[in-house]
Amino acid sequence: MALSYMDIQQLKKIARQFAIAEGEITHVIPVDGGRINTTFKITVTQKNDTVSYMLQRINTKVFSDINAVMSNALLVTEHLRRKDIQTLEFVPACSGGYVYEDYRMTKFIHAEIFQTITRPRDMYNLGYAVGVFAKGLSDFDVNRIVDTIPNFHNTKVRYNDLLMSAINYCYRNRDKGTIERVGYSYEEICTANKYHDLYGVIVDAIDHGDIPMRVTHNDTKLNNVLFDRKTNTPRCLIDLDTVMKGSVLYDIADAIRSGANISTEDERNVFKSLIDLELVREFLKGFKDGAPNLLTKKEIELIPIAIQILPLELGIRYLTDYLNGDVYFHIVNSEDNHNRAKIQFALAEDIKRKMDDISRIVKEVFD
Ligand code: GN1
Ligand code: MG
Repeated sequence: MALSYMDIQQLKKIARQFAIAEGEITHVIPVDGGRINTTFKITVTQKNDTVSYMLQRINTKVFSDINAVMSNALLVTEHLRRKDIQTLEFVPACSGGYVYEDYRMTKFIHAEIFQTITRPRDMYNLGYAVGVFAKGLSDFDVNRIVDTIPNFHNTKVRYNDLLMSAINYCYRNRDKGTIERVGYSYEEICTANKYHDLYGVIVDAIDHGDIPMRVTHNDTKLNNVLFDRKTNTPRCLIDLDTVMKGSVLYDIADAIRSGANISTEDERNVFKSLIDLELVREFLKGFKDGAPNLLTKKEIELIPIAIQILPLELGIRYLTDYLNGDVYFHIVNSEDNHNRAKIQFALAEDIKRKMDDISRIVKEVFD
């Protein structure tokens, strides 16, 4: 995204609404990465030093209650900091609170973000970071957390949303004599349907009290973790907007979905969307070391199914957005969400083929 002179002046003005260091704002740089919010790196230059911040515009179509989002994030970061677990530090707004219009700011952390994993050790480290986060919050009262996006990981609801979107798409286009996007998505809708028996497994286990409700991150994809530039060890989980009550299985499986896929979410070739079993093992070993004795027997038992569900769920969400006219995820090209759905479904199919191996790995790691 290129910024115009006017954009930069406007963003400098907004940055000044936060308690930033004294000095001149010398750099305003758009930061790529998220599919929902828009992020800028702001640098203040002082006499002999520079101080940087991340200024983020929260997507209010997705997060309608910014104050609830910030309340969750502040509670969780305070709790983690008390335990010396590195986490985001929010910068107060000059007018009080931590939000100005729909912007908020954090201190910049010098770190690396990976888009793909090339060394098994990095996957171990990712698992370790997700584990530390889960363990660090295991004594936090879940009732203090607000549900900012209800049913976020409710795969049953996500699947119903997809069907409704397909029906609505046909209805909206009834006079055109063509149902283009539904037609193009025929194969993917069939794949989503093929697995519909899986979608209730985790949701029902929570509802029946078979697995605990915990405070979870809910968006543990690889590029939401900062790694130390020198040591490549994880420094902290970022993107805390979806911190809510839920199952830790989502955090485990979402990280595996993104980190153990040998390619990326934006890959176009479905044959390259494959799960690397060695990376699955490394992640689980790291998680176990980061969160010793955290998981219950039932949670461990459900890990393989969760690993299968998460790419299906995200594929369903991308396809739903494609049928809704790309109103949720940022896109560049009109087929982006459709392609992303295909990639997630291809990953789910590969996971299905490797389910026996995945179950064996889970047993070996947790026994
Ligand atoms: C979104 O914001 P970002 O890019 O970290 C999405 C996740 C998806 C992810 C897929 C609030 O995460 O649920 O898994 O894209 N976040 C929200 O890349 O919907
Ligand atoms: Mg992100």
